Amino acid sequence: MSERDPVVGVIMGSQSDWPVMKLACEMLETLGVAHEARIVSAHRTPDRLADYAKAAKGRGLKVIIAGAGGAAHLPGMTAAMTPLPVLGVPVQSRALSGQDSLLSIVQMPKGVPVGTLAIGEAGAANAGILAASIIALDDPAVAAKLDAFRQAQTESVAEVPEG
Ligand code: RP5
Repeated sequence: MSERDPVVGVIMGSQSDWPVMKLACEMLETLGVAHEARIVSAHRTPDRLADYAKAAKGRGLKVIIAGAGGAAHLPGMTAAMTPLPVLGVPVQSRALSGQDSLLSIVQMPKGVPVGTLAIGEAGAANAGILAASIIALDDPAVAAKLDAFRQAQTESVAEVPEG
């Protein structure tokens, strides 16, 4: 599922982002969305970033999820170089707990949007769900899995608290 004809690209600035960003991949797997995961650093591998972003649409990708921490320029620079929707995940940083990541990603200039999610694991998982909901617009199989996921989630919530 994950690497065959991917329609969602999950990119991250560092190997150290993977424990968080793998939650996006796990959600895409659950929802039946073909995806790929790559380390692409805006600062350490700028040419890799340019190559990836410029080729993404032509390779068949439909959505990019980009996660980064600290001076988190990866989502914004990706959005600058592709017309595809880019979902940004602020990874929790050691120094500033991800506040720096969030502000770096969310404060894009008018005209170059990045759909910014919450800091950390919730943001990564929600980016996977949001990407799947975009893919589901044209993919009935993904739409059915998304409906089932939402229904199961709703049914899992008890009405009366225990303990
Ligand atoms: C960012 O710097 C990465 O996205 C990561 O969140 C952060 C720290 O990277 P490492 O120093 O752990 O490689 O570019």
